[in-house]
Amino acid sequence: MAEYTLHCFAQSGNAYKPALALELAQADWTPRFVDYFGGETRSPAYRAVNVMGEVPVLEHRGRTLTQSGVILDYLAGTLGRFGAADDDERREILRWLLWDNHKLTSYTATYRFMRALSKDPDPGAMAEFGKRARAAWAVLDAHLSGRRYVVGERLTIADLSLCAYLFWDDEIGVDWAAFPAIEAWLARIRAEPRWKHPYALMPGHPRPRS
Ligand SMILES: N[C@@H](CCC(=O)N[C@@H](CS)C(=O)NCC(=O)O)C(=O)O
Repeated sequence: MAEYTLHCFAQSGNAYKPALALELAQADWTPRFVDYFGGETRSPAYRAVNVMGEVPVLEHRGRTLTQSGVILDYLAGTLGRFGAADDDERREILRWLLWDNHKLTSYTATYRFMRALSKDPDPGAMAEFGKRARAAWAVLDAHLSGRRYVVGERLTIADLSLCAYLFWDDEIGVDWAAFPAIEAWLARIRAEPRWKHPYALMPGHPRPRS
């Protein structure tokens, strides 16, 4: 049995965040496929694992952890990689994790879901989420201008959280050339040994035709 079990599915950028941390650190981990599109996260059995009904869930040494930011923080400790060097960095990482969850991932993921994964999106809602996502990309691009990574001079869990949905530029419908600092930063992460696209790292892609 693998040391870490990650409940995940290929289309989940939130699950990709810890999956990428585990993979880059060469951890002994195994995915446990969650049939999100088949309604599994709404089932009583899944709610018993995570009352929030969300992916990802990480199991490690008798602990069950949820929320990608919490899982990443935990993994920075157990893997001894991608964590803060001191208290100032710890707060800076936390600042970007909170911003990611509120402004970047939430709007980008919802926009991408409507655009690429839902059958009948509301055009007005989709336009609004697209507008908010683009505003978040502009903030991240401004921060990354003149920097190699989000916090400090190396890859941290802040980068792993923020980058997750942005590798789906095709599904989002964005050309990162319009956000050059994001484009260069994504290329830097993509160049990490063992980097894999979410669809290559987690089970469930392509989706079976319903
Ligand atoms: N803030 C959470 C968001 C998790 C989340 O929204 N996961 C999605 C998949 S990407 C999910 O499981 N949604 C199911 C639902 O909300 O019913 C995190 O970072 O882990």
